[in-house]
Amino acid sequence: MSITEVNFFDDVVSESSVALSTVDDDIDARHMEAEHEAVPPLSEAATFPRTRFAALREEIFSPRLSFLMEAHSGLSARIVEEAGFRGLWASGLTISASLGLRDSNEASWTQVLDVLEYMADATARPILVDGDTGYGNFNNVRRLVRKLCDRKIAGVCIEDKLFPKTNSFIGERQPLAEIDEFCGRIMAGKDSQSDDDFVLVARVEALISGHGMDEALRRAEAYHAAGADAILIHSKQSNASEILTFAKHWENRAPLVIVPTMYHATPSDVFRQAGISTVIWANHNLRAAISAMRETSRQIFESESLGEVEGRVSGVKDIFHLVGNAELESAERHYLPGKATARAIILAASAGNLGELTRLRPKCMIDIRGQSLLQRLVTTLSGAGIRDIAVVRGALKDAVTLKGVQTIDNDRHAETGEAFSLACADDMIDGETIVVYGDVLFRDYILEGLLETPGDIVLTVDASGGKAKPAGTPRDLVVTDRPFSGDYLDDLSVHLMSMSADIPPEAMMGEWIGLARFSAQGAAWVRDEIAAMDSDGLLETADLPLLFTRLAAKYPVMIHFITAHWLDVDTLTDVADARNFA
Ligand code: SPV
Ligand code: MG
Repeated sequence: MSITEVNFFDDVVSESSVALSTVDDDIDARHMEAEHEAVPPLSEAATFPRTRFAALREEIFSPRLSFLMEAHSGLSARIVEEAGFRGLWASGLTISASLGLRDSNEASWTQVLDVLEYMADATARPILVDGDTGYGNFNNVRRLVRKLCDRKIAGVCIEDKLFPKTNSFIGERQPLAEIDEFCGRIMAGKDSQSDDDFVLVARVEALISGHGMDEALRRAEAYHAAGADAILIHSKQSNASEILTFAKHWENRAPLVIVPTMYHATPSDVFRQAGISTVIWANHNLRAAISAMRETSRQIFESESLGEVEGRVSGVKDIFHLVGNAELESAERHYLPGKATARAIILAASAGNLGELTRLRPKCMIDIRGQSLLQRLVTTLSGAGIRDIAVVRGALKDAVTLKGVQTIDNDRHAETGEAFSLACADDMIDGETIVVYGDVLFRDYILEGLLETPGDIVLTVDASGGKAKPAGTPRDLVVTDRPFSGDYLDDLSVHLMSMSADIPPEAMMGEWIGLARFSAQGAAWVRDEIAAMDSDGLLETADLPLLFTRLAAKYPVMIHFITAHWLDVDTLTDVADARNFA
């Protein structure tokens, strides 16, 4: 089959994240994995579940130039995916070096397999593994390929040398395998794959070991005939001339893979024009890590302090992010007794004043790209494991319905305020509780952050003061005991002093975004305060800023600061923004 006959998919990079997915995503992924190990589709048109095997096959056979980026661990695999690469190269050199070993088969093949398992767990992207020589003869290749398929490693590259191998950039004229014997390894590998899409790349070392172009072409031809899916033509010249000559003579008989470590100055367009299928950036993550680690160790050693390096190294939170701590938090809320009891009350009693848009439905039901605001809010809440959700409705209440969400009516919405609406849901303010306005949108991480912020009453406040609104738009402005500090090391808690629409700009420390969390203790305080406001005759007209200001006078009301990624819908401009935001 010539590569020009193959019709593959659009060049659309999909978003994916194994480590950062939500519980639901994980459950879905597990379902799909059970039937057909799933990878997010490359394009929306490709709706069937694609396996990693199929994904690598597409990269190799697609007419566009593909790139595989080196990784040598679970963490580096995650970083490669995060950067946007559609496939990974599990390098023999860097996996062994990261274990402190030489690229001479000092790590056993099962030790390499263990590393691959971590990598495959950390990324949904397909991995092409450097299988060296196949770790022995045809029989070793058979077992290797079976085990790779078991672990969802999408392809292997084997090179026509002898076990134990030596890195191609060491020495001259390394001995090559006999062609027939190496073809036996290829056939054995292909006969052992348990997934039809598994890719076997045969690596030709003839140019590296000084056997010339004819020998390289002869070998490539033989390997292709033996069943190799693609040919890796390797070169250690400092320019691309010999691989370009090879490509010209090869005439696309099978996809060509290259490793331009030595001819690094060649622009990728040259490879593109030569019809190369795939470029492997073979070792640059490990090399980058070595430089960074060496410099960091040196500085800390010399200065006997962290002062110089802090700020230049990744934050600890970055580590948490990369390994998916947010998913664990969410899973804990889902699975751990006591953590799963958070409930949410959505306050959506007012109609809003958005002309035609709010004539028949209140603003929480406005369509934002195919879903109502309320639906989007509920999706965010359930993504964080919050399933017990009630919406307090009032104006145009019959339009406010959503499957799985209970409704509580404030039939006196016309003459009462937010605190009264909250009081209508008094029974729900019990145990860990989220209270949120029905007209806000915020990114998932904001809710995660709120749930993680310690405190019995915690309010999410935009320290930037929120976006500009037309004069007269009510804002929940706050005064806190300390201003927001963007300093990563600043972990001191911040408390609410007061909240109101009338705070002068010089005193204002931020805007409450309409999202709050109460612990069981906090919920009890809120219920008590609602009762106190009722006996003071204030409950009917009070807004939530008054409730929180009163609470802050008695108890610690903590602030969870954010600086962006939310909006509330008060105006038609906000609706347009929400449609872009969602
Ligand atoms: C590897 O990354 O281990 C390779 C590529 O085999 S190279 O080091 O260029 O031989
Ligand atoms: Mg190697």
